[in-house]
This record gives sequence, structure tokens and C-alpha cells, in this order.
Amino acid sequence: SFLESLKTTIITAPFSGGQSKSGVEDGPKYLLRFGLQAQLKELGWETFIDEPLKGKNFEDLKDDSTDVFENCKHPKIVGEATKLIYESVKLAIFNNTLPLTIGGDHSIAIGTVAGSFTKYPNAGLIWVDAHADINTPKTTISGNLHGCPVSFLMGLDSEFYPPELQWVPKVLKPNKIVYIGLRDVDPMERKFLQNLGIVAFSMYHIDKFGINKVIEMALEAIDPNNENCPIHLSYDVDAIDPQFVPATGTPVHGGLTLREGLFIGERLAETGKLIALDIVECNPSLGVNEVHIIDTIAAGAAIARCAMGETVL
Ligand code: EXY
Ligand code: MN
Ligand code: MN
Ligand code: MN
Repeated sequence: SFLESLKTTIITAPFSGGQSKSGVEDGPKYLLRFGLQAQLKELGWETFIDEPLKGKNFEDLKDDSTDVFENCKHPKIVGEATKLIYESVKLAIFNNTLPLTIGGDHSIAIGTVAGSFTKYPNAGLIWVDAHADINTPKTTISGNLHGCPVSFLMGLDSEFYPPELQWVPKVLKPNKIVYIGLRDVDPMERKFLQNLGIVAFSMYHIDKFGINKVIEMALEAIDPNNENCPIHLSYDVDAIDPQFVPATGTPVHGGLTLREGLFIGERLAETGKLIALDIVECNPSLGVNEVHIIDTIAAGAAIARCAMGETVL
């Protein structure tokens, strides 16, 4: 294991500026209220909490109509929030704790992955998501930066970046990311995946091979020569089918079952190679009823517990 002992820093990232719906900034509060910290303690983790966005009011700043760059929405606040998260993840990881960043929308992964790869440049990134999140400021149709984090980390179309995001270190190589769960990929994103040879397991592959085989292939893809590469898991809860995880901003039918979703975490715990974990896109405001909210938050917390060793004994 890359950790000397079971220590985690829960990094709260209550940020919604990567997309237009409000409520996703309440994800961290709900996950903590649900008991995530106590649950991790129960598993033997010493827990610390860092709140890098504390005192910032990014919600109000979303109304600033001047915070646009070409088609990109809110580049200023995305740039500022992700930089703060980046510093927090770096601190956590250099202090030999596992950064567990709870979002927040998926734009926050700009900061988390930049942070973890600064310490572990040979790490692999497992991106569990219905979406590829690899649009660039040039290709994005929605203008929502939560659909773009992977491109910034790779430096794709970098001549088109808003100034506030030019700080992002280009830490990610196309052969060090693998996707699981894709089922809603834009035409231009598809081109990037094909042209860059990025390994992606869509729902088709999960049906075809089963989740166990898919994870084995994913682990192999990011570490083909068995070099004990550490792993960052960036988990968008919308990878799981909306029947289990309804309270999320961009739900897509035909997703992972809850068990398949948790199995990914369990298998990663078993590798002992996990160095960072993100849980993103839980939006309590989008639950039509209380059950939707509880199901979604419970799933987010369960993913964290599974990836941090709950079920594999
Ligand atoms: N590809 C679409 C876009 O760029 O707007 C949808 C992105 C949804 C992103 C969610 C976080 O995973
Ligand atoms: Mn709110
Ligand atoms: Mn995502
Ligand atoms: Mn998604």
C-alpha cells in the first residue's frame, strides 16, 4: 500500500460552478450529515477534514454575467475553486493521508487529479461516469466546465483555455486514464477518445464482459507492465443507474447497478493501490422525494466505504 497507515483527509468541495443547476454544492454537507466520517472511523481510518472553499461564496458569484470566456461558463470561479482544491489535495497527499474529495460537480477533479499526480506522476486514473468529461473549451456545446475536466488535465486544445484555468498542470497522459460506465458521449468527445487511443469501457462492454472482467482490463490498461502504479479513482455517481442514484444533475438511463458500482470500489480497495478518491455530482435538490435523496447520498457514502475497504475482508 502507498499509505503507511489508514489516514484520510475528507476534503469538502461544495462547488456547483461547473454546471448550471444549484444544489450540488450541498453534496458534502449531506454526505457528512449521513455519517460518512464516523463510518470511515468504524473501518479503522483516522480522519481529518479540510474545507478549502470555506468562506468563499461561489454560489453568489455564479450570477456574475461577466464570468464567461467564449462559450465557457464561470471560468473564473472554476479556476479559483479548483486551485484551492488542488492545494488541499497536495497537502493531504504529501502528509501521507488519502484525499477523499466530496463534491460538488465534476469540475473539481481538475484540482484533485492535478494534486494527486503531482505526488505520483506515474499514477493511473479510473474515471467512473456516464460521461467522458473530455470536452474542451473549444468543443463544449453546453459551456459547462464539469464536462471538460479531463481535457484540461491532458492539455487538449490548450490554446483555447480561459486565463483563469491556465494554471492547471498537464499531468495526464491518454494511456493513464481509463473510463468505466460511459453511455452519453458527445461526437467530438468520441473523436478524442478514438484519436488518442483512450481505453473506455462503456455499458456495452459491461454487459458483454461483466463488471469483474472490465475492472481487470481497466487495471491492466493503466499499468500494462505491472509497475505497481498508484490509482486515483474519480467517481461520478451518475455512472450508476438513476433508479439507484436519482438525485444527480445529468442522469442517463441504462447505467450500472448499485452492486456493479460498489464492486468497482471493492476491487480497487483490494488492489491496495488507491491514492485518491473523488465522489461527485450528488445533488440533494434534485430528489423528487426524500427517498431519492437518501438513496443518492447513501450510494455516495457506500462507494467511499467500499473503495476504502469495507467489504473486502
Ligand atoms: N457532455 C455533456 C457536456 O459537455 O455538457 C454532458 C456533461 C455532463 C458531465 C457530467 C459530470 O459528468
Ligand atoms: Mn444550496
Ligand atoms: Mn462526470
Ligand atoms: Mn457524469
